[in-house]
Amino acid sequence: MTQTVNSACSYCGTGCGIRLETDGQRIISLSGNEQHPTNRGKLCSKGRELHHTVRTHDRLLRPQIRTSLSQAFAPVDWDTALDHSAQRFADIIKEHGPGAVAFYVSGQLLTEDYYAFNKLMKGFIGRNNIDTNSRLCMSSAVAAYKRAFGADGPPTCYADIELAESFFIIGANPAYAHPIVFRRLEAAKEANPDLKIVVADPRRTDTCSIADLHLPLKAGTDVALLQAMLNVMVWEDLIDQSYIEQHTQGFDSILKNTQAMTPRKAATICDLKAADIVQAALWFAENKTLSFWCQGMNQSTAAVDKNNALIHLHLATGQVGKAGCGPFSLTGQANAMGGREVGGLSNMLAAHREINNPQHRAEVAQHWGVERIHDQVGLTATELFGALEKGSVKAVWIACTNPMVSLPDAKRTKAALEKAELVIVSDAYHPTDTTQFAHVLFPAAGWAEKEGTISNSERCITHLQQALPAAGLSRPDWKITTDFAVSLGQKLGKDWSDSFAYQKAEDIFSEHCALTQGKDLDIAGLSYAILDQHGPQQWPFPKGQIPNQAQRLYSDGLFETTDKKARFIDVKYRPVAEATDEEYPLSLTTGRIRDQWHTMTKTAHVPALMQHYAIPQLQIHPNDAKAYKIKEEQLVRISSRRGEVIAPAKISDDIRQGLVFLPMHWGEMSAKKGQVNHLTMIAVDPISKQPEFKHTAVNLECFKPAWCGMMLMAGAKLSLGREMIQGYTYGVVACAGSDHPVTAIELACTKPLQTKQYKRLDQLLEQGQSFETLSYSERKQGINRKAWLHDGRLVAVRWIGGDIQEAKWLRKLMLEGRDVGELRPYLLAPGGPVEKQDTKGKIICACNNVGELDLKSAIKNGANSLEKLKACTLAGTGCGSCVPEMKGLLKN
Ligand SMILES: Nc1nc2c(c(=O)[nH]1)N[C@H]1C(S)=C(S)[C@@H](COP(=O)(O)OP(=O)(O)OC[C@H]3O[C@@H](n4cnc5c(=O)[nH]c(N)nc54)[C@H](O)[C@@H]3O)O[C@H]1N2
Ligand SMILES: Nc1nc2c(c(=O)[nH]1)N[C@H]1C(S)=C(S)[C@@H](COP(=O)(O)OP(=O)(O)OC[C@H]3O[C@@H](n4cnc5c(=O)[nH]c(N)nc54)[C@H](O)[C@@H]3O)O[C@H]1N2
Ligand code: SF4
Ligand SMILES: [Mo]
Repeated sequence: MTQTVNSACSYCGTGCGIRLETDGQRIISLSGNEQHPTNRGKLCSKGRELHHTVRTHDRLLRPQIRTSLSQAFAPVDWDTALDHSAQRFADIIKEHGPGAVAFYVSGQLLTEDYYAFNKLMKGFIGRNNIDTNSRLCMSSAVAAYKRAFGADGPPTCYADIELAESFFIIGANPAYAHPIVFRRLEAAKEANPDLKIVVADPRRTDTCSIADLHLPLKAGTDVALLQAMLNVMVWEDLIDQSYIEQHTQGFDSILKNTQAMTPRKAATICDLKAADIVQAALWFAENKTLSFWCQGMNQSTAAVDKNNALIHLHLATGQVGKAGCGPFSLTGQANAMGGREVGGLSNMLAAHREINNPQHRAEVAQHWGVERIHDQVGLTATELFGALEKGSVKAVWIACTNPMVSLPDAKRTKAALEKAELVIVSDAYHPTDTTQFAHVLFPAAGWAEKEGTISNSERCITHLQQALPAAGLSRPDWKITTDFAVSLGQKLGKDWSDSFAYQKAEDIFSEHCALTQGKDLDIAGLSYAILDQHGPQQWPFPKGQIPNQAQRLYSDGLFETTDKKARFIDVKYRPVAEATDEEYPLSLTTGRIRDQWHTMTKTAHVPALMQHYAIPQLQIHPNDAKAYKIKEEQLVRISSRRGEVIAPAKISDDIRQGLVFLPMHWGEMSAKKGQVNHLTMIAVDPISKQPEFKHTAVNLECFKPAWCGMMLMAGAKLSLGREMIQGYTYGVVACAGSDHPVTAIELACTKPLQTKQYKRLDQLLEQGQSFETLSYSERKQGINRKAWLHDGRLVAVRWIGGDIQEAKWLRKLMLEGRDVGELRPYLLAPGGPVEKQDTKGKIICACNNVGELDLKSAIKNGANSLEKLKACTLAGTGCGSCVPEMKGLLKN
């Protein structure tokens, strides 16, 4: 019997609704939910493939424990795992006090999971040492909204997209990071070509494909740009004096610094044209403007000031709480907003309450039936790992985040985890870069295997119904947390069982809803039944609320401050934390690519998502490449004061000179030297404590290995590839393809290969089978190649020495699943028929497997419009994420 359930995408904060058809054991089909107000049936390339990430070979299926990191894990049952870890937690608490334990959680937890973790730490363990990866993500936006509005109340709705007259996108690349929001922006522009779009980003990203004006500002200089824009608005008398007088405070106090920032001065600081700054200001003030931002603003040591400087533009023009305008912070993770609602950060309490506020503490304590909430704010993410390294925190429970890859300064993270007496990790997969540092592994039920709620960028709450039974012995995070809580209570001689006696996720949801009553985010009127009957609902949703009324906040001009007025904050431009100098002359910025999600524990399993970008590449301006004598695809060593990364160069004038870009996604498990956070530093915003991931001073040099190699295997063999890259200086794994997936492993080393290593490689490639083989070697050139064939098709290749670019056509051959036929004699020889074979080029459309060369030849043959190009190649007819790149090709 098949059943259809409603779910939502577990990736980005767009919050798309998904429908799953299941037979109770498997997901039979996945599609966008036509009824969901966010996406109306659309999904991006990642969301469409989500069902392929559920039952993978590396799912963590049972609890495991070990007493030291050098031991192997031993599988145990749940009772043993919970008893063991609760006992160790309790021992540490008894000996060193509750401040010696901490939780590090995630904006990908469901609201119910998040609530349970917070209640246990802040209410029962009795300290506030719980922080979340949202510290690395949304904490600056939260701090700025609170400074401006008195509460973390994002005012806008998606419905404003279709009502706006202008978009101002700054420090965000929604074409990659929020694709379905971007589809709506594209559609709005198409429906109204007069709509003005400005994009401020040091790189010309795919988001610029819809821009009327791109401001390629110098990284970190946003405050100067935004101040100058406000200055222009004041000068041109485009501000709304009566709104400022009635609804805001502090405007006069910022005038001096604002007026000192002339467009010309900002043009120098930002390295922009003054006229472009003026133009951006005029479009902003003269139209109903919706502004979007994300990590280009948030991940900075000036982040909160950047955020407030942007909100100023809306307050000064009266563009808050009205249709079609307002400051719209895009949230990162699927439940980043939900985490804010339950007070997931170490300085917050449930339902937008503050730890610093005695009344708020009392309210929460009463709701939880505890005496008091501790009055000291807890450690933030980077402080927490610092405390682990110092030894003042001795035990940490990490849930639903992969800090070995995602925290800045990876060497420090490693030292912290190695020093810790107890590391518990709850994850759905194992091994990950972080589970390798755990003493206890809790298997978490994954997406589709549990029920709960998430809140998206526009405060809209979606109920995810359970589609599948949990894999193996895995359990929902809330269940693990509450069982652990009861056990910990016992070990501490307390009975916490009534406080954590939830039978189902909704029991927690109801308790959370009740705690919001009377607050700005009041959802006391919500229940799963309402969400199931009426679909997703925005907050606030107080008792008696009529469903499906899109809600803008602050429409009455009344804010959450004591005098109900919004605030202008006197901000000043400050340069980035680590200045570039002779030793480290370039600035590195980091971020996302379209088809990968974070640390790739999920997306690396989906070959279709490895086609757009298969490996981490260094984006670099042609002039910088020339100065360092770097050629396209050549390996480059990128070094900072803390570590190094090796990656091939991707030369492009889409990036500013002096700036280089690396993607954040690869950890050591899939790219031996590709983990970007070995370079980054712990420099944080003074208010939000969010790290500056968007700037690091770096140096470059060409990496000249003794040899380079490419190993190919038919099939998606991620774990085999991961095994293979260990032991080499440079190694990266990618499983790409759709019908005939291929795993490609690039290797390079500064030392020549030993016979033993050849043998090992061949063993891994052959996997115990006996196939027909071909070999080719030229000792003097260091060339030593072998191919394995079955039924005329390539099943594996070891390509060592010479130009590895030439091996790429073999990869294409395998991806196409072709018989090698008459190409047999050329397979391994240098200078094989490279160009002739590459008929696709780089894959642009992941849905329909259409390459750059396919598109170029179609354009040459007369497909001179987007519609024609779509019709004859089918590119862009799936999720549409590749449309910006198609437009780029048409333009050229
Ligand atoms: N495909 C994909 N989508 C995702 C994610 C993912 O992993 N993969 N993750 C999700 C999460 S958690 C988040 S937080 C969001 C992040 O979403 P975004 O913030 O949109 O993505 P990023 O690539 O981190 O950074 C955006 C842009 O900031 C620019 N930038 C860098 N420095 C500056 C600066 O000083 N000023 C300005 N104005 N711009 C600057 C960069 O060039 C980059 O293009 O994406 C979400 N969506
Ligand atoms: N250099 C650089 N670093 C960055 C950023 C950047 O732009 N540049 N961006 C930062 C930002 S904005 C973010 S949000 C972070 C993201 O960084 P992380 O949170 O570390 O990234 P994820 O890969 O999403 O980690 C989620 C983990 O939870 C596991 N998991 C999946 N589902 C479940 C589940 O249901 N339960 C449990 N318990 N576990 C599950 C996954 O397997 C994975 O190990 O990275 C930050 N780091
Ligand atoms: S835009 Fe893509 S990744 Fe984001 S929620 Fe929608 S389908 Fe998921
Ligand atoms: Mo994020």
